[in-house]
Amino acid sequence: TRDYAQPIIAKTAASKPASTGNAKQTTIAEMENNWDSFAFNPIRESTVSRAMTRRYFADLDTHAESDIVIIGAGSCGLSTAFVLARARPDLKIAIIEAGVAPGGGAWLGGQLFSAMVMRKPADAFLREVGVEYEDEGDYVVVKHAALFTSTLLSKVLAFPNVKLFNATCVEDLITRPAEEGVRIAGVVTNWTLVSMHHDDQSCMDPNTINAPVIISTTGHDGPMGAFCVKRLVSMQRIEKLGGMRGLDMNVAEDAIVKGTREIVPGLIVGGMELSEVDGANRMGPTFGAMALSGVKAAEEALRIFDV
Ligand code: AHZ
Repeated sequence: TRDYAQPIIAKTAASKPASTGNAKQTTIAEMENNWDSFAFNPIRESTVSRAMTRRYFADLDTHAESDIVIIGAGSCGLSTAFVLARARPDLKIAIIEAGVAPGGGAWLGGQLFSAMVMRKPADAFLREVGVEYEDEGDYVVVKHAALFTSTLLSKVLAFPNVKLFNATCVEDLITRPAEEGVRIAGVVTNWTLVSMHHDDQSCMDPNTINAPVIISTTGHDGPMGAFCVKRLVSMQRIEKLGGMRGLDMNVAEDAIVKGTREIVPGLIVGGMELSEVDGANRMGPTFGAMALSGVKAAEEALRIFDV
């Protein structure tokens, strides 16, 4: 038989569910010391493709109209998502992250060092998320920044009302005329790989998500960061950026938390992206402000929903 005939024959069988909810579940203990007779359940490659694509396109369909879009899955964006998703299971929340790996700059405490420092009272957020820490008086230390980020990420992803679209970049904002001049009404997204081909492919248009509230947490300026606030300048919605200032942990953290707000109607900015608008100091490797800016961004968003 010719090889290409194979999928047609196997399609019917493969489209049947390989296992039912009532199937006996093997335990690890049953596998141990029994490796000679070990075998995975059978699968066809197309089944794997369909299992992924069917869900992804359903997610794209569901979230084309979202309630809230969070741009950037760094420490601030994930903190925002955690608070919002827990407070309002009825809201559809899409997180758009340009990188493959969510977490932004929060996989290490700073430089190559593992521990993550948070100044009090941000320890309250760690207790909410369920991350252990050592209490050092005015500050607490999580033994590895990755423990904070992975725990927070796992909680966020487990909420049924949250969808993370990673490897997806926000490349523009959707706007609507409004009394205040303009309102932000959604985001324009594109696959990172597609956007890399803008120079040699002219016919690829981007995708969109409509949402009444956008929360931008894309970090400080760099190849990627501060995307929305830079776009607000080019859209002439704000005159210019203040530019992130030098490092001052004490001044910076308070300023970022207090300054987290709706910058133009429909667009809330939190985390280090805000330092670029306000000309606020950076704080370097202390993360309390990112968590609490997320709490405040969520509060600002809920205020818009409650109006
Ligand atoms: O990939 C970015 C990162 O994960 C993502 N991002 C940026 N532009 C994007 C776009 N579309 C989608 N156009 C985009 N995603 O946003 C995330 C930002 O995470 P981050 O950790 O850089 O920002 P944060 O504000 O959550 O935390 C900043 C923490 C600090 S403070 C500091 C200093 O003082 O020097 N440095 C860092 C990293």
